Amino acid sequence: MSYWNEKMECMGAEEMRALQGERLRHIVRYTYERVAFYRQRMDEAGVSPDDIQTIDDIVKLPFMQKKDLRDYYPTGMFAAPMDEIVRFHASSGTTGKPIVAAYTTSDLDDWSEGVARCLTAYGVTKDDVAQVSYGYGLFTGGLGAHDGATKVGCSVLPTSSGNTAKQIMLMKDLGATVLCCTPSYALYLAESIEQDKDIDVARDIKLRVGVFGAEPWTEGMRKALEDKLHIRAFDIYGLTEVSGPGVGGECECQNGTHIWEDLFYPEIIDPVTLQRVPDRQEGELVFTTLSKEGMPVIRYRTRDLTHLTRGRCSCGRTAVRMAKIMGRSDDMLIIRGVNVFPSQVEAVIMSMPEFTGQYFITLDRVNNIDTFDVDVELKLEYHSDSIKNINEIKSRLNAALVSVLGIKPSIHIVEPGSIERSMGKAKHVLDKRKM
Ligand code: DLL
Repeated sequence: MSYWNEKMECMGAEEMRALQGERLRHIVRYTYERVAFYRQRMDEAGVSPDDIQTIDDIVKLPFMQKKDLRDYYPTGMFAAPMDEIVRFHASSGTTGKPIVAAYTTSDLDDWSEGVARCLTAYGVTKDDVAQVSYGYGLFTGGLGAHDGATKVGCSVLPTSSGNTAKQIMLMKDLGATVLCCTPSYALYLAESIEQDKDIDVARDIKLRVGVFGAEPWTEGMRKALEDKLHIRAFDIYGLTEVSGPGVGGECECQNGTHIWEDLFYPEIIDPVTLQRVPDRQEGELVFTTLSKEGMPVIRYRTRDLTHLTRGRCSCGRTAVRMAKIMGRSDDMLIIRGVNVFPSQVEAVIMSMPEFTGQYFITLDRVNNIDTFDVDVELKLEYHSDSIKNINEIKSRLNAALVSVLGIKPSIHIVEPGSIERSMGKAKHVLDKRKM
């Protein structure tokens, strides 16, 4: 078994709690003294840095959310002076101001440490060639994966996203063994490789590990990517506000994402009562950065929905495990009063081999009733089937969706390649009710 940082990844629970307490004490005082926002919020809540002694005292601190970061755009949340800031990133908000994150040298070091721990847990070593097909730029995916893979000593191939034909040529010619990108772009790459008559995956493509994250993805998607690319596909999780990719990652047991809790302290709360919920119970994920200097966050509400499990994993790590994220509370669709996550639709489609795995949901309201349309691509070989057979596939999909979601969609079978592919985070929904 290899670890990047055995001490931190496998630390006993009490020792970890003591370390977290010590780091929390520091970060609370540090932010109170340097950032007006924290001082004001803590004063309003009647908490002083002296009240924070152990990690359990974290519940005394107020929560913060995306709006707070937006309100203090661009530099109001920075805790380090500008001459110590060595990097900015920004989150991909579609409306309004982006959220800017700032990093000191030590922050970049901790961030790449997190990614290096993930890569090592996936079995990646300095002998690997890591192709980074996450976008480079303000998005944290590209540079985050790049710095982590460099730290491990991999030969890094920084292709960024897009230009798929060239990506595949370089993947083949330089013998990439690790692919880092969103699962939806990995599916597109896999389809493009399948369509290239000159490439045989077993003979020409050396990939063995996939490092996939930045969007929710299902076990069905994992299986499809593993089968198509002849790899093991691992989840990597992270967010700009906390650092970027590598806040946590799966291990070879693939039974949860280990969160590097010496750096990023996770809590799960009920999003309505804001009370902590017990382990194994689903709620909203909240993070406190325990070592960040540039732009720390304290009790930041991510909106991501998941649950935590503690205890030593079969891999030997004790770092708390997070279940796969089903979606964000703000991605949840309410259709005719029923809660639906796009990932539930994906899970059903991925379970049927007749489909390519690409889908698109359109919602509208006609005569005050929600309409729910799902476009889904049928693989080419089934298009030659009789109408009767295609209708049979469609009604099986319909029945499976009704049983999982509890509501009936209108399904539209479309040709392979007709749904727009994504190079980064996939867009699976158009909600015309909001327009
Ligand atoms: O997506 C950072 C990242 C890059 C993670 C590359 C993994 C790989 P943001 O653009 O700020 O940062 O988006 C963060 O994406 O709150 C989740 O909703 C979602 N997300 C990230 N990783 C996963 C994952 C990057 N593994 C938001 N599974 C987060 C599900 C994920 N959702």
